[in-house]
Amino acid sequence: MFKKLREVFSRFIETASSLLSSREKLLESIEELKLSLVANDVAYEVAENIASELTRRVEEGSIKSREDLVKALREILLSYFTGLNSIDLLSLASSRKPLKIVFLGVNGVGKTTTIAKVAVYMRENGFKPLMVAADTFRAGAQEQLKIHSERTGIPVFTGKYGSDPAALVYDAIQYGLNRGFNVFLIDTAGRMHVDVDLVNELKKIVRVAKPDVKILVVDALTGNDALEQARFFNEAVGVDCVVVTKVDAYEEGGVPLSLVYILKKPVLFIGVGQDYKDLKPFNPIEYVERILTGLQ
Ligand SMILES: Nc1nc2c(ncn2[C@@H]2O[C@H](COP(=O)(O)OP(=O)(O)OP(=O)(O)O)[C@@H](O)[C@H]2O)c(=O)[nH]1
Ligand SMILES: [Mg+2]
Repeated sequence: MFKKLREVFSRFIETASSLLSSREKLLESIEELKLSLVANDVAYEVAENIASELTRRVEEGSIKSREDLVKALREILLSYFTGLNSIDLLSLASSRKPLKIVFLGVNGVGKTTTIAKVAVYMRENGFKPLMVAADTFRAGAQEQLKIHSERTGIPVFTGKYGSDPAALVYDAIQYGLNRGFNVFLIDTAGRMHVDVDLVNELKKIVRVAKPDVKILVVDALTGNDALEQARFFNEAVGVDCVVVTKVDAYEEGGVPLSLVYILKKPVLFIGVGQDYKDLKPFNPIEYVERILTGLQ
């Protein structure tokens, strides 16, 4: 997990701390850091910001030791995660009654699996979730959620292929409210993001569902593409927070950092495997320590 980014920072810290007496060489190593960051899914604008913040501190004369360097990096990285609107599904579910969540994302990123994981998480915390299969477009989408329903014992509301997904969502909410469900987890179609029809469909679902939270699901392994998807969905319907999946197989490491920098929205969970328990709350401090010092 995030191994390559950790190596980039550790190489930089080694090199730069041996060059502290030469400002010119130190600045060169910061430029090199920038390029290595970009090669590991750190968006160019983020890498540039890290480099310019470091350069500013070098020029101010505030970096005199290896410790100063690590401290500066820690401050810079953490600053991207502070001041974001934090989201806690459990407290939202307690206060909203019901909590409605729409999941967004392109094909194959892990939306449906994530919904099942979140459903299990909500049930473990005493809530009564209903999964809503509002992907009436892709063959097999309804069945996939049904399989998760059979495995987890968490009910699913399905409909007919080709039917209007917004109408299905409306029916699902009426059905669920009458039966005491208090968390609605709405799966949506994951067509490619250039599709205008999909945007209109998602807008309609959002109008009907009036979700409390819109969660974007992205696959870490898609790197910079995940950032493009984030921009796209945020412009199309707005995104409140992100789940980054397949982090268990993800070595580069820059996706969570870049997403947060670009969207100014938090990463809520990371997916770390295919089991229902493989969903971890994302902790920015742990992430920064892991990529910076290899701790945890
Ligand atoms: N290793 C790993 N695999 C995951 C994770 N999340 C999902 N997957 C796998 O990714 C594949 C696709 O997951 P789905 O949940 O079907 O993805 P989707 O976004 O619903 O896909 P579509 O409905 O086709 O758009 C499945 O094989 C999942 O088991 C994760 O965190 N780690
Ligand atoms: Mg799906």
